[in-house]
Amino acid sequence: MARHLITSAIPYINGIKHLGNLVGSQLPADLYARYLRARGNEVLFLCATDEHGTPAELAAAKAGKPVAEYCAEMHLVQAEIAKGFRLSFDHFGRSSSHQNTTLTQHFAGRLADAGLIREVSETQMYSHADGRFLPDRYIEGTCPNCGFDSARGDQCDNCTKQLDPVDLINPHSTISGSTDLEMRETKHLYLRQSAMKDQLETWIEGKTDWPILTTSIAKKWLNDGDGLQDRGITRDLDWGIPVKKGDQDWPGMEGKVFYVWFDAPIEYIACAQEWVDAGKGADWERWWRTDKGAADVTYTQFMGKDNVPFHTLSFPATILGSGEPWKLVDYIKSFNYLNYDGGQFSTSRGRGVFMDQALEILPADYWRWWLLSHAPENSDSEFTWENFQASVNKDLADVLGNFVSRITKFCRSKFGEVVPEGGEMGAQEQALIAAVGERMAAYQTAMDAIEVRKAAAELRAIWVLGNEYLQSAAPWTTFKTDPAMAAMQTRLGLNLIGLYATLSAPFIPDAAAAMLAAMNTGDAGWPDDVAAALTALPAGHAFSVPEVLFAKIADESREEWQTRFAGVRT
Ligand code: B3M
Ligand code: ZN
Repeated sequence: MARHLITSAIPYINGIKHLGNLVGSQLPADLYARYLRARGNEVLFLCATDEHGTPAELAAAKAGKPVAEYCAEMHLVQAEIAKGFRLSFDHFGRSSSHQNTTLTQHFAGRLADAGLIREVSETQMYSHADGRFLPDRYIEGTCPNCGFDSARGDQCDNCTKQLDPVDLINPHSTISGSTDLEMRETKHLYLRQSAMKDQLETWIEGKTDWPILTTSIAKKWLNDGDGLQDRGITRDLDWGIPVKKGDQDWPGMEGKVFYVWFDAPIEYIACAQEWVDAGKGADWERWWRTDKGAADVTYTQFMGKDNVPFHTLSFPATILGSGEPWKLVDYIKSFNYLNYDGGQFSTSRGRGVFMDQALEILPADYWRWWLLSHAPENSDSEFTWENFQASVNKDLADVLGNFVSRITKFCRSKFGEVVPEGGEMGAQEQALIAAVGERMAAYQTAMDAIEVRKAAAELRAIWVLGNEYLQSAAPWTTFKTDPAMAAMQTRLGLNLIGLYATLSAPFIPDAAAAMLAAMNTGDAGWPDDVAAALTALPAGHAFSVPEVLFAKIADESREEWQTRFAGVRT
């Protein structure tokens, strides 16, 4: 049995994610995890919340809560929504866990011992009234470029000019409003990525099978300006992992924390430890340490394109630089952006449909199907309500749902709710079996390659074959002259439902479960042989006609949602 480690980029804690975030990491990762499990692989699928850094502090302040309390609450909210979308994580961890604290400090210590960390003195805005250094976005003032009076220390939202806090006219702290600020010297740690450039380049050059989106971004950063830049890995903040060298204090680094992007990917490893500590697993090292069995693990990461530099360069630099036998990623699947109705999804501006809102209006499978079948793989893609309505109504209701409903209702009316007996398969049935077999092979090839849209198209084509068969076999007509033949045709149709449930479960797990429940059977496992799978339900087996699997979206609902989500979320 092959072993697969799968991680999704860990969503930031500062709010509920939108559908664009979902389709860029967690959802395709879930699709792949479900598929690999169904094919009999041993899978460890991990995700977590990314809880440190300034945005977490800001969001907590806005909510009027201590940041630790805010993160604990938001973690539960995100975990609940993930369940709602049927994301089948083996563990949903937290980057603020004690496991991650220890491991992050451990990595920093190893990197320091290897000479891969240097200390840099820089000047940064210090607020006397707040008693702290201020991150750029905690400082506001007048833009020197356009005169906008609440430009942030990193950027002016009015004219979009990138700024340094010292550029601002009349800067003040957004925490206290104080203007009593001064530029002060502070020390920070930098990871010497430049020293590892050749090693990283060789590693990336070897990944010839990676998506171009992934390698092109990595190579751009490798050759950025004079080459790969060193990265600051510490911040003057309260909320984060205290800077230590293993379990030792780090002189001069008192009161500082690691930069959120340093500890967030380390959480992929810590999450496996949390999984064990939560009593869900026995051994995390066989997934993460190549000296403890992880050498034969295949590790796949899923993420949006903006996260690629951290996963192709910074995190591998951390792992390789430690000199310890940690598992490196084998394949990085990255995604472009999903846009929303003529613009961008935006968390800060509340534009688009957010995960909680989506589940309030329709069950998970509707979203899962649309998002995955329109995944932004080769370019950005766009969510529009018209397109969503059309795909749900056609693919799910007309093609799959209608097939299931038609065959089960026909059987009930002519033979009762049992698989009917009699008749022999003929040329038409053999042709169907061969066609399903071919399509299934194409479906597997696409899934193995994590070509999500292609896999969705192949799956849909398999559903279409069932409809076409039913249409041309027309058991309602044959029944009049040859009831045994109609029985055979119906039996085959009922068996297709079982096969469809197995093949469709990675995309639409709830509908798949409903189909199996109606067929009064468990999942027969991934079929090796289509012919055998299509005779699995024997004559005499009782079933029931399921409730409508997918309701069509009416124009009125579509219009109502269009209006409801046109504005911004408050
Ligand atoms: N939290 C970025 C994001 O939410 C970030 C991913 C971390 S992966 C280690 O877009
Ligand atoms: Zn400006």
